[in-house]
Amino acid sequence: MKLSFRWYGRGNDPISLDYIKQIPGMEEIVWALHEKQAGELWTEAEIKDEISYIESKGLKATIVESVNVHEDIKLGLPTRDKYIEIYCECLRNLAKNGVKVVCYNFMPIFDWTRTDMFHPLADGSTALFFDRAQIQGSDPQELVDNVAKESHGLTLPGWEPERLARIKDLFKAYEGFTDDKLRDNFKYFMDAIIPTCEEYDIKMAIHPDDPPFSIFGLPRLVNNKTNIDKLLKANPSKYNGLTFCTGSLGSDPKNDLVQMIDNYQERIHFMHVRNVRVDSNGDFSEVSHRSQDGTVDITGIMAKLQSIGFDGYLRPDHGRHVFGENATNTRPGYGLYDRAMGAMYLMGSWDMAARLQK
Ligand code: CS2
Ligand code: MN
Repeated sequence: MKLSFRWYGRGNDPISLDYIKQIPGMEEIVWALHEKQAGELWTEAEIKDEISYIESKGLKATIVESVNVHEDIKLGLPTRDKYIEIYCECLRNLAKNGVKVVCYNFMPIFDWTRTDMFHPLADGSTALFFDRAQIQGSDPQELVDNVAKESHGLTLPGWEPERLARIKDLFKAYEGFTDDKLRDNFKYFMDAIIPTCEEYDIKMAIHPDDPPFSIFGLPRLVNNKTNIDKLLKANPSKYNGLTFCTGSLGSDPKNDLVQMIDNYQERIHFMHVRNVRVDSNGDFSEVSHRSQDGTVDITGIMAKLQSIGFDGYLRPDHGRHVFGENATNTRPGYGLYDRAMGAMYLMGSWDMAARLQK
């Protein structure tokens, strides 16, 4: 298992690599060229520059999250071939510089969605929160405005202002779109890029839909066993793999995460490990990584990963905002302290599972 930590880049992330390096066992930085829009080329010079900065701090840079997929590819528009060619060029440029895995998602319009970024928890910290009733009764534009307000200029992944400016047109474009239609477009994309992935040995790891159910009537592809089975079958290469995000999939209590990890083991290239507490009405709150604090069996997941000899990348996912982190100094979900504590909880579970196995 390679322990990793997401970082948003120089001048864009308030947390320094020097701090991240001090987390015990930390090996890899999960990075991206965050200023790039979906469909833009990542040049070799830009890639080399970012990787050499990360390496100068004694950390590795062999995993990227995310190279975003242009909406025309998801929609299956005639312009998709042009964007697929650029995507392949990005993959070649990344692979030539040592990148082994690319995390991405195939969610229409929105990346992850929450209704509240700084929801108070009983311990005095705050965390991301999803209120089902609020989403059902709301206009997507309200959600967009709310996210912009609460993120205080720290651009959130998947919520880039350029993309959200087109929200009304995008909703129109997805009118009547079914899960099957989105899956066909996914297959077209995969079939087109997998030969490049295989030739250059760079694996794709799709992130689950978050939340793992439809919102605003938009289709879903990566939210439960039935759909993940279809997705992996759509192109059977192991380069068509998964980012297994326990917080996203765990927001639907029907998903048996330990069982799913067992099923998909060869196809899981990246683990996002995070806990959520799902309420009886389906609302959910992010919580600390500790098993007892939420409804996700974190220690069971770590024990399963240990028993299958998982050797992919793993990172603590979102954390709570603690120790003075708040809306003015922290990107929602991406503070330093709770993710660092999470990393240690995960490492502790991992090491103990190894020891008990002997
Ligand atoms: C991430 C996602 O912050 C998060 O919730 O897990 O934004 C993830 O990076 C993307 O969905 C992957 O493209
Ligand atoms: Mn995740």
